[in-house]
Amino acid sequence: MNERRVVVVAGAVFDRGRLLAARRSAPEDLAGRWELPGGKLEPGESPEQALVRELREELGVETEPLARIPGEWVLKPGYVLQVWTARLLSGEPQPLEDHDALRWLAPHETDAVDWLDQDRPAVAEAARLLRES
Ligand code: DCM
Repeated sequence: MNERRVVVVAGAVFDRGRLLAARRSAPEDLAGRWELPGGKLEPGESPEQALVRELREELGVETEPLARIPGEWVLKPGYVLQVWTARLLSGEPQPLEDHDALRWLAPHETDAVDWLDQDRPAVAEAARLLRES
């Protein structure tokens, strides 16, 4: 068992039938690509707590995690990405940290941005959920 891996949690944030996409401003190799916003779990946090904290810090919004999107994606050795759907409770997302643009994507627009490769499977599932809702 290797428990030293780092878990990164990201949110497929839904509001009014749209999915939130965030454009990274750093690091250089990821800048300009779009992601589901989130970040690393801190010691003692549940994934859901980490997600709520990261979305508050990065976007200035309050969210409620809904369900895990099945699967886990390797970001780099020792780092895995887990994704939850979440709904916006309050606030209008702002690119406060790590991002320089945000977009709310309608179901027919979910392929319109250049997603990070590692986010694509979760985005595809989030888009499917969005179209069904
Ligand atoms: N990351 C990713 N996809 C996401 C969120 C984060 O690939 N939806 C990656 C980018 C970084 C690492 O996870 O390598 C940590 O993210 P951050 O820098 O936002 O804490």
